[in-house]
Amino acid sequence: MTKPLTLAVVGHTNVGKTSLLRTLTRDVGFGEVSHRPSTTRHVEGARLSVDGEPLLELYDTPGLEDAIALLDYLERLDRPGERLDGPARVARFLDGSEARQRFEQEAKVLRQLLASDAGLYVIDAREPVLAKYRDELSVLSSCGKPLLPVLNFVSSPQHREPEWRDALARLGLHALVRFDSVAPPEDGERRLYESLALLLEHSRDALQRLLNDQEAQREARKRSALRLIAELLIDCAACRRSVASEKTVEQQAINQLRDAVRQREQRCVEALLKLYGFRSNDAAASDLPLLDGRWGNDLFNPETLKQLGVRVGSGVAAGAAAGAGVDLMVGGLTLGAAALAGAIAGGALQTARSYGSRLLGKLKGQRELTVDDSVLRLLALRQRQLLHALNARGHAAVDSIKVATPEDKTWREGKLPEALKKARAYPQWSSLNPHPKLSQAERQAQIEALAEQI
Ligand SMILES: Nc1nc2c(ncn2[C@@H]2O[C@H](COP(=O)(O)OP(=O)(O)OP(=O)(O)O)[C@@H](O)[C@H]2O)c(=O)[nH]1
Ligand SMILES: [Mg+2]
Repeated sequence: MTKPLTLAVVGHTNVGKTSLLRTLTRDVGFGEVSHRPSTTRHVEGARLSVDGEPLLELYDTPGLEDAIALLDYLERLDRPGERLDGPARVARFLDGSEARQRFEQEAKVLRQLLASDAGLYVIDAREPVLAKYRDELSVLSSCGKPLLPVLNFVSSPQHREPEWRDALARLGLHALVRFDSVAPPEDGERRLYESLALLLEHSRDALQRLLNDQEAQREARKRSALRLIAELLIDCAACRRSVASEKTVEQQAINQLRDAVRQREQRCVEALLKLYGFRSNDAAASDLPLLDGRWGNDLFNPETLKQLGVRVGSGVAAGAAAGAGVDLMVGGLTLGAAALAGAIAGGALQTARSYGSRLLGKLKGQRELTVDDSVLRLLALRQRQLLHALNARGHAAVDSIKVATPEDKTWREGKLPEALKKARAYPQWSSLNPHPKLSQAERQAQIEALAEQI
């Protein structure tokens, strides 16, 4: 087993070093991140492994605060007639008493950089290139290790990327990467590791393995996510509750089913957040469609459907579409003639079989509650948007997820996928129904098929 590549993440205080580590390790709990300077006080490491083999070690370091004074101090360490090179000067500094007193924090950074193969120099690209940053780079370069500048905050409109590129080139640093740790570019990690491979030729293989592994994980995550969404939709499409035709009983059933669907959506949201390594409160309150801190509160609000551009109106209800005697549409749910509505909507035979004739007899005088197509569309749209947001989110992000209205027309109109139509006829496919049979092969097959279409 070869030694893992070690990188020191260094830079001025408050530029997002700890944030970068969070994003690269996909660990929202790494270290402490704060808008206040001098948050990180000690060196802390994280390790990335592939198949149990550690390939990369990243070390977070305290922020540099007073590089001007330190550079001054370093330059005066040469004895008369002596002309030390950078690493020799840094070594003398680290042996001296000031490294334990006045420059204690700085010493931790330099020690870590000396012990590492290279440094990632994090930059707040919104800042002008001040003398203190140039001095910082001089001090860090004295360690004699390759430095790769990482431009953070590049999604901010006030970034000064050209200015920084120019200044870095003048200091002999021509390779650099843009990597906003809150909103990292899709190919950000690839670019970062590829640039490192140019600086560290002997680590090329390890970095490539790391990249391949991350790519495979990204694909696997995406597939699992689509399956989670497909399961939610099948659960809701197949949901079917019979209700005695009596006003108060009906109303109660309607409320219960709405709650059940909302909770089911919330479960999907939480599963997606977990899959992507975010916390369950990361998708908290924001503008529509996330209200009141809970994801699903407005699911049955006609306004939500309108805002997302989902078509509501006649013909959206499963029963109505099939021409069954639907006598009441209750905002997102359909209350239809029992058995009849269900049977016709989903194909009479299958439904009759799945209910069993004894049960069918019992259903006489009952009515049936199902989830409208428009709600299925809305669920699909929202989960797809959430997935989109999760794919683009860095693990350093602290704001709650904002989900924008999608531009495309998918799911808003047109025919619903076959899998959902089919699910209408199989109440046992829904975990929201009593006695579900969730491991049925046909259900799994439809979930796979639907996941392809999301
Ligand atoms: N918008 C945005 N905010 C960021 C980004 N990176 C970091 N931040 C924020 O900047 C602040 C500082 O981030 P930290 O990661 O604590 O910075 P640091 O360099 O580790 O700071 P010290 O440990 O104090 O030296 C926090 O409020 C972060 O949320 C970024 O790419 N974009
Ligand atoms: Mg920090």
